[in-house]
Order: sequence, then C-alpha cells, then structure tokens
Amino acid sequence: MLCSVSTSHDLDERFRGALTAWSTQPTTTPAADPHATVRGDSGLTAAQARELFDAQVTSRHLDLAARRLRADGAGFYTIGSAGHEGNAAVAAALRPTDPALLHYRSGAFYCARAGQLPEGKVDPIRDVLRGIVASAAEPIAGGRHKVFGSTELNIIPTTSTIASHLPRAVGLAFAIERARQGGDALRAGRHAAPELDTPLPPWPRDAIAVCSFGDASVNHASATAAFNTAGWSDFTGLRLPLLFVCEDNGLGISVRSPAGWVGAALKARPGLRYHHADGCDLAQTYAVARSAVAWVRRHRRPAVLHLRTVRLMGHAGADAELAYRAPAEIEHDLALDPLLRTARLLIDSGQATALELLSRYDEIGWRVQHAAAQVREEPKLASAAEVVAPLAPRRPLRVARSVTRAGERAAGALLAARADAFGGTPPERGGGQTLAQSINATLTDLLVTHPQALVFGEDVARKGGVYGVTKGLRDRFGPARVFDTLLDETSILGLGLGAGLGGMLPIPEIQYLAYLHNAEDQLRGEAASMRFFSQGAYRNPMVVRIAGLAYQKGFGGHFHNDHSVAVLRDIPGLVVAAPARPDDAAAMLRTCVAAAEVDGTVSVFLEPIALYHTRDLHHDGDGGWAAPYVPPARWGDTHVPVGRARGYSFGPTDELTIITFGNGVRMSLRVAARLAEAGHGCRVVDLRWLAPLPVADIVREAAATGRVLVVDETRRTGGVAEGVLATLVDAGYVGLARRIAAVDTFLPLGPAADHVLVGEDAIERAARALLAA
Ligand SMILES: Cc1ncc(C[n+]2csc(CCOP(=O)(O)OP(=O)(O)O)c2C)c(N)n1
Ligand SMILES: [Mg+2]
Repeated sequence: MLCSVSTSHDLDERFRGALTAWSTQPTTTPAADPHATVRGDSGLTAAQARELFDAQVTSRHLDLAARRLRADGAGFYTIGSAGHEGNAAVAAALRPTDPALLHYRSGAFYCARAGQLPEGKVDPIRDVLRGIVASAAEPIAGGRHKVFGSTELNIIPTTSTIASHLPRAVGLAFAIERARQGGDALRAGRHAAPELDTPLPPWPRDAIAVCSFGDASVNHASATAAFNTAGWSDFTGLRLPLLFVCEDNGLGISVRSPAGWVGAALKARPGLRYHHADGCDLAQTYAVARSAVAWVRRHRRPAVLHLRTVRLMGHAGADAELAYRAPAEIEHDLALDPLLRTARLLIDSGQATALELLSRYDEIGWRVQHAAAQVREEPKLASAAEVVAPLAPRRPLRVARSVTRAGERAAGALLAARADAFGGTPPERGGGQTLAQSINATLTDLLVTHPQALVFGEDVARKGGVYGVTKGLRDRFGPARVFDTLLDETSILGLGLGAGLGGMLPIPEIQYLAYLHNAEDQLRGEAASMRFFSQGAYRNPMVVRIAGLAYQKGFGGHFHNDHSVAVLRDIPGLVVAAPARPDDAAAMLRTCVAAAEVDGTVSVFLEPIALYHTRDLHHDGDGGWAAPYVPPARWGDTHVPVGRARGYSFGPTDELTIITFGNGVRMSLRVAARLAEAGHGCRVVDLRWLAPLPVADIVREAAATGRVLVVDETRRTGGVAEGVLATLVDAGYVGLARRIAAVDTFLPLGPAADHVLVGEDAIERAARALLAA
C-alpha cells in the first residue's frame, strides 16, 4: 500500500475505506440543527459545511478524472488540488464578487465559489474537465490552457508562471480601492473630462482582491515584489484591499520549504497582517479566513492568510514522489486528507453519517465521470487562426475614430480644461517642439481627454522624469493620476496590469530599456497573454513608455544605452512603437492609447533618449528635427495607424531605399541628403513600428528601387534588420539587400561605444557600396 499511495486509485480507495470503517462505528452525536455552527465559534454552519464538503469532493473527483483522462490520452493536465481542498473555506469567507487570481491547486475554491452562485449558472465540473481535455468549448481559455477562470465567478485566469500574478493582484487591489473612492481620485484631477464616464471595474465598491499561491512561490522575485509593494504602499498610507493566500504544502515539486520558513518569511513582511490556519481543517480555515477577509474589507489593507495544506498524489501526474519523499512522510500527509477531516467534522457534529457522505462522494464522482465522458471528445482548437483569434484583435478604423473623437473633445467640451492644463497656452501655439516636449504635451492632452489614464513610474512625478519628459504633469493633474512608484519594475508593470483590468488606462514608464528586462515577464507572460487565456473576457490595456536605444552623449555605458529590442519583438500581440520624430511620437502615442482603449492593446512605446532634446537635423540651428504640435482638430487627419511606416524622398532619381528607425532615421536622412547632393536619389523609410512591422510599406519601398540598405541600430543578432530582411525574402523581393547593425556586444562607456554602434560614416559607406553594385 505504502508504495502506491500516490495514485488516484489509492487515494479514492483510502477515502472509501475510511468512511466504510467509520460507518460501522456507533454514532454518539445527535443530529444537529443545520444552522448551528459545526464547531465552537468557527462561524461555519452545518449547512455551509455540507456545501463545502461537496465542493471539496468535486475538486477531488476532478483530480481523479484528470489522471484517468491522462492515462487514456484524452487529458493534458494533471496538476491537482488534492490535499488543498481546505481552500473551499477561503471562497466561503469571501464574496463571489471579490476578484480572485488563483493558484493551480485552488480547485475547491473554484467549486465552492461556483456553489455561491444560483444553481446552474456555472458548472465547475464541466468547466474544469473541459480545461483538462483542452476542449475549444472551455469557457474561459477555450482550450488554450487549463486555467481557473470565469467572468461569472470573478476569477481572472492566471498563467503557470509561479507568482507572476501577484504583482497584478496588487494592481487590482489598487484599482478596486480607486474605484471605491467613488472614482473621485480619478476625477479629482482638475482637468478630468466631466462628460466622460470613467469605466469603473465590474466589482462592488467594497470588494477586495484575493490571490493564492504555493509555499515555494513565496520565495519568487515576483512574489517578494508583490509583498513588498503591498507593504510599502500600506506604509505610505495607500489603501490596498488585498488578501494573499499561501497554500503551504511544504514542497515545491521536490524541494522542501525549510520548516518554519514560510511562516517566518510571511510574518516578517512589514505592512502585511499575518493569519495562519490549518488548511486541512475546514472549520478553522473558515474562521481564520473570515476574520482575515473582514479585516481586509473593513480596513482596506493587505493581509496574508497562511494555510498549512498537504499535497496528495505528488506534484502532478508524472511525478514519482517516492524518489524524493519517504513513504512515512507521504503516509503522514495522507492521514491529514482534508476530505476525511471534513467528513469527520460532519459526522462528529451529527450532520451526516459516514454512509451518507460516502454515497454523496459516489454521486459526485459519478457526475464527474459522466461529464468527463461527454467532454473528452469535444472539438479542440482546429487551426492556427482559431488559436490566435483572441490574442490581439485590432480594429484600426475604430482606433482612428477614437483618436479623432479625442481631438473633438479636446477642441470642444474640454477646451477650457485643456487650456487650463497647458497654463493658458496650448502647445500648438508655440514653435517647434523636441521629442521630449512633444511627448510631454501629448501626455498632457491624453490625461485631459482620458480621465481613466494614469501616468506612473520611477521619478516621473515630482522630478518629471530623468529627462523631463513628464515634467509638470503631476502639478497639472494631481498625485492621484501622476505618481512616483517605488523602485521595482515588476511592481510598476504589475500595477498597470491590475489597473488595466480595473478599467483604468495605465501609462507606466520604465526608466531605461535595460531595466525592463528583470521585469519582462510581466509584459510577456502576463500583459500580452491576458486576452489569449481569457478569449478577450479580460484585458489589460496599457501603454508602457520606455526610454531606450543608444547614442546618448555624455551618459554612456550599456545600462543607459540599451539598444536591444529582440525580447520585445517576439512577444505575441505586443505592439512596439519606436518614434523618431516629435510629430510622429505625438501621433503614435495617441494611437497606442486609442488602441488600448478600443482593443485592450498592450503597447511598448520606445523613446529614443538620444533624440529627446535634439532640435537640428542637417546643420546646427536648422531646427530640422523639431516639429510643431498638431492641434486637436487635426489629430484625426494626422493619425498614424499601427504598422504604417513613414517615407522620405531625396534627389531626382530612385536608386536606393534605406530602411531604418529610431536614431537611424536621423542619421540616414543626413546621409541621404549628402548622397542627393552627389546626384543619387534615395528613399528613407522610417519603420516607426517594430511590431507589427509595416510589411506592405517595406515591400513597396524596397521594390521601388531594387536596392535596399537596412540601417539597424540594434544588435546584429536578433536585431530589427533580421525581421526586415526576412520580410523582404518572404515577399519575394529579388533586388539587392544589405544591412548594417550594431556589433553583438554590450556597450562600453565613453567614446569606445562608437566602435560598436552604427555610425553615419558606415551608413554612407554601405550606401555608396550598394549604389555601385
Ligand atoms: C517562474 C517559474 N519557475 C518554475 C516553474 C516550474 N514549477 C511549477 S510548479 C513549481 C513548484 C511550485 O511550488 P509551490 O509554490 O510550493 O506550489 P505547489 O505546487 O507546491 O502547490 C515549479 C518549480 C514555474 N511554473 N514558474
Ligand atoms: Mg508547495
């Protein structure tokens, strides 16, 4: 027996065996009132305990079914909740309107929450089984992954990346609290748009957010970021109604959490109120969860609920846990089986006999088996088109209309608010603007026209950004809409992820591209995948401004001149904007915000630092890189759609096409002017969008000359040029094509950087060589 205790069959047998044995014991307790509490002052009524027993049993049978389906080749996911079913009591302590981001072992929570809705509204058995068999009919992810998620249950699907949902949960709590304050914090900005209704989150004012996770996950950087940010926020007086639930089974796959570590680590977190319960004991879990939830709800402050659980049947179906656990240890956990504990509670409190519970267990088991038989043959996603359909749908016409309407509002109903925001002098009345000034003015306008927009990041508020790009925004709109965050990129993006879910329009800033990378999964695994894993039911619209690219004068080195965008370009569905010019930056930023609003698009808006304050193009004082600000009435006419390049033409002939972006645009324009003087006609194409690439424009402009030079300031390997050249090949381009790109290295400090970066001389040499070819 001991050697096979990990199997679903044995777990099932044990439960039956125990209840059968108990059924022969004389019942001493008289039948109790279903409204009475089952034990002491737990607050858990007998009726509730029975319902939760059902949820626990349902979850257990789903785990057993997952193993059977897997063995039959019909199921694709076996990580289960067995041993964690005490989390049903956490659901019972919450309201079904409290948004939840769940651990993959929170199956009983899911079932218990489904039970809180009117009968038949959500069928947890069918939902979960469909996830297991990757049925396209699965209601939240549609067969894209086995997740716990449901709009009816306010359960937001999470990915399998440990703890990656925790920073989002912090953001969600932030969004809930903002909304609770009547949305007034949003509207409090002096220049909010009164005629626009700020979309409020679909949760009640007094909702709280909850997120669950395992014990090993407590150590993850994303988790520590979330704990720290919640505590930090609490310390500053910011209210965050968030309950962290740690389901502590003592193991992370095969690695033990050192005895006492999880409790010590969670207790030591400043700003987090610690609660602990035996997660195998339903009544105790309920009592402690209820008190924790009530405290969070009342005080709007973060707390942690540490539940001691056990893990039954190993980590997942394929896990042979006897390889790393002693049989006695496994046996010990089995004895703590929460289902048996709840059964005992019901029997001891006179609510049910062992035989009644056994027959209930069998009845639910039968229902699960029946449903499994029905869903196992359901169609799967049948084509690449079906798989990607919800990833990042784009409606460019609506986006364009949204830009036009924002302009109409700014020129109409919001005229006074806008004038006020600009201190009486709107930017279009001034002269040519730099890139930094243009972005600053555009952000000002966006905060006027979009009352749900928030600007935040490191140093963006009081200082106005390292380069002054957000200067004055806090004064104009107040600290509720423009604020400094703590120094943690994961938390900055997490805040955006939750705020976006909560109906806001976050515009976070990452101070330097090099510092995105430690937080990149919040973009890749979380932001970009939200629509994919929820079929668009949930979205996290966001425009992440990132200062980046190279060529900074006087402030060198890799960290402030990171020019690697490969990590962004392959994130499915992510829009990557890389404006070079002030006027393009303004239009493109408006596009990104409109796309966020209309389609829930997640964009990275990559700002070339070296061009922030550049005014001239060809000669000192020519002002060729500055551009006038486009007034709102013309935003519609000057709209730049996602994925459309900008072209420039030099000279009378059409001999060469230079395809470039960012700093490369300015350098290439200068080279093109020199070539034109020498009689060579040349086109320069500014890609403007690095994802999706402007394929049609690339192909057309390349074909026009038959000689293409790609000027790519990013690294040769994985750089943008690779994408451009592949685009040309894919399109059947047969002309000449060359590229120049940066050397595959980190950038050194000082003038040595010029040895590895693309420079104007190199561009000119390459262009002349191509012209001579
Ligand atoms: C970031 C990340 N690293 C590694 C993994 C692989 N992995 C999946 S579950 C797991 C252990 C998690 O342990 P714990 O947090 O205690 O949760 P439990 O499975 O025990 O409930 C690991 C390492 C992952 N999913 N995500
Ligand atoms: Mg664990």
